[in-house]
Amino acid sequence: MKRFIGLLAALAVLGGISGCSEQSALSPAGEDADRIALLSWIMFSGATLILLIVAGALVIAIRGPASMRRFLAGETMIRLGGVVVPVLTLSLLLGYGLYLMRERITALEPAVLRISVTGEQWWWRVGYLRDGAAPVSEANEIRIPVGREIDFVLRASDVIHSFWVPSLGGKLDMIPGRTNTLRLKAARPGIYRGQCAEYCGGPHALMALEIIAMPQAEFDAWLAAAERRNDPADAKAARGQKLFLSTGCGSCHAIRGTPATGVVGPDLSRIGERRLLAAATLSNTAENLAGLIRDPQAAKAGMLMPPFAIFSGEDMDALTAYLGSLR
Ligand code: HEC
Ligand SMILES: [Cu+2]
Repeated sequence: MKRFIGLLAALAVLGGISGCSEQSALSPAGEDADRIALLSWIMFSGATLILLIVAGALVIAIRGPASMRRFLAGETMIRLGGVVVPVLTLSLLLGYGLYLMRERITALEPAVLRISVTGEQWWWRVGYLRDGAAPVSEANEIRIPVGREIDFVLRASDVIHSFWVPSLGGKLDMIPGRTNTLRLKAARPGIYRGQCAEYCGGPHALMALEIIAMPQAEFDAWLAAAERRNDPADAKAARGQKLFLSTGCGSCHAIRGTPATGVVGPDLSRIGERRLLAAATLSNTAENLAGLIRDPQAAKAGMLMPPFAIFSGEDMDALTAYLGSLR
């Protein structure tokens, strides 16, 4: 009994956690997620009803009067409960599931925006695709206009990953050599957390992302600002930039408008405005930034960045001031 109560308490705590966070299929904020949540609740209620009926039948079979027990053990009951009811229930559920997904099956009109997302061990490469211009590179944090159809063009560069933002819709695998497209729409402005949903090696659990849904005008202004030159504003930031460019960061990271054009790691052109670091696992503070650069393994065990213990305190200050200023 004690164990049972312990289990119930653990489930209640888990339920509480998943219900409150912004990463939950039970707090939908998009049409796809609405449908998934509805189907989940229908299946949950149906399964609960069936469980209660079966448990009731079990009690009667053990304790009930002889006539009822005979009826339960009869062939009619077995045909009905063992064949007819399951076939009916599952057929209805399948039909309803296909009906719910009907818009997914028929072709949709072109999306207003296409964003490529590539799964990397263990972060997300992001590109805002534009007609007749190179994509705008980003990483780990995706901004979208609220209420618009957006196609996420999903790829993987190393192993299989899976793109999943539960509040916006279902998950879709990212498979090396293939391109999968997932259409999502955020119904309300907000920050929706996502998570890689296919085990992809060591820090797989530390491969998260955030989608920030904002009004269209705000989004347009933000995307247009990507073209702006991001020169160091003061002497400290200038020194930080010099350090960034002279210590080899640019062989793996790109910052628009500088000679740093590396593509091995995340694009850092706007790292200063991101809410989180290292694939949404650390809050974006100067302290965390310094820790990540000095000792990446302590910040996120397994991450594919070498340690840089070469900077003095003053140098690190300048470097983090520069990175923090990139917006
Ligand atoms: C050998 C390639 C390589 C070099 C050199 C390198 N990095 Fe990285 N860096 C990475 C990779 C890969 C990641 C992403 C790891 C992850 O999140 O799993 C990363 C992540 C980061 C992040 C977090 C980015 C984000 O989107 O949250 C910052 C900041 C960063 N590096 C700064 C630097 C700085 C500063 C230097 C130079 C002192 C540097 N890196 C040198 C490969 C490199
Ligand atoms: Cu993964």
